[in-house]
Amino acid sequence: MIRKLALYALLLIGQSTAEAAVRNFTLHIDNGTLNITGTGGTSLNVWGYGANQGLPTIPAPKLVVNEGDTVTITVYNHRSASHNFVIKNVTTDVAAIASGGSKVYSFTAPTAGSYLYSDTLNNNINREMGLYGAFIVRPADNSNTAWTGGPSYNNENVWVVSEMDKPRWNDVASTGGTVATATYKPNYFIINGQGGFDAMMNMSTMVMGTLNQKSLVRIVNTGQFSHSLHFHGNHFQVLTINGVRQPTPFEQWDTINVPPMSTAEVLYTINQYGHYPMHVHTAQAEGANGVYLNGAATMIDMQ
Ligand SMILES: [Cu+2]
Repeated sequence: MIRKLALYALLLIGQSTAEAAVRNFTLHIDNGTLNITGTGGTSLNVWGYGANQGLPTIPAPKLVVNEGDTVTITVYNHRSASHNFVIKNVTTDVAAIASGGSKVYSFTAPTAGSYLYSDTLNNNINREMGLYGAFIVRPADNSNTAWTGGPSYNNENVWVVSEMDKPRWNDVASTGGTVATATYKPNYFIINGQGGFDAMMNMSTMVMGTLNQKSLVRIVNTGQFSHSLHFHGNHFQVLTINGVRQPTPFEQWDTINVPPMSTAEVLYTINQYGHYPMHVHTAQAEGANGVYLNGAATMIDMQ
């Protein structure tokens, strides 16, 4: 028993002084489909990164590491065109991965925060088609704080917000046509790859907690439109915008505008019982092909 306790104590010490870990990820670029269910929904032809060959996901897998980790990401391109893989403000290699080829990206995980990755080639078409995801860096000690010594939280959400123009971009690009990129009129607006009718019931997207619990909401806009996210129920604190920590005392907000290819981290406290929506404030972006609230929307629930 004493030996067991001693071993346990050693394990605890080991955890608190954790050495940086080695994190290996593999991503596969493939053609796929994204189904938006419910009224107004559709099946979209997409291109995405997936954890498994032939199974791209929209958004791409959430990659989570700790600050200081040694990260290696291997990306295989199974599509017939060139693609790349860039973590904004983290990796610098923007060279193409040829069709049938692969590439290895190695780096040390930067300051704790929320980052986004995407394919930056092809005049935004590759990104619009679904090649994007979130890269999350937790503090070195893996604590529930926004950064080392930063604000603490109980629960965490990652929202990858984006949009797709099915008739003018997805239908054209997926059949080998030339997208007229000067015109972008997206008709599907998604949060973590879902329309609101799914996202309002998806417990990994919803902000949930008990009274006075705090949620760190990591917002990543990989679309081409700015998205203004309006939280009902309570105001929130803006912790970071594009990784820049906001001055204290924090201002109180109920809406945050997140421009394309940018990030924001907000801290939301569950302060009352109820079920409250979170939706984007541009009317068009609240729908799936015009059907209200099957766009970028989810729920805030006190449990
Ligand atoms: Cu509102």
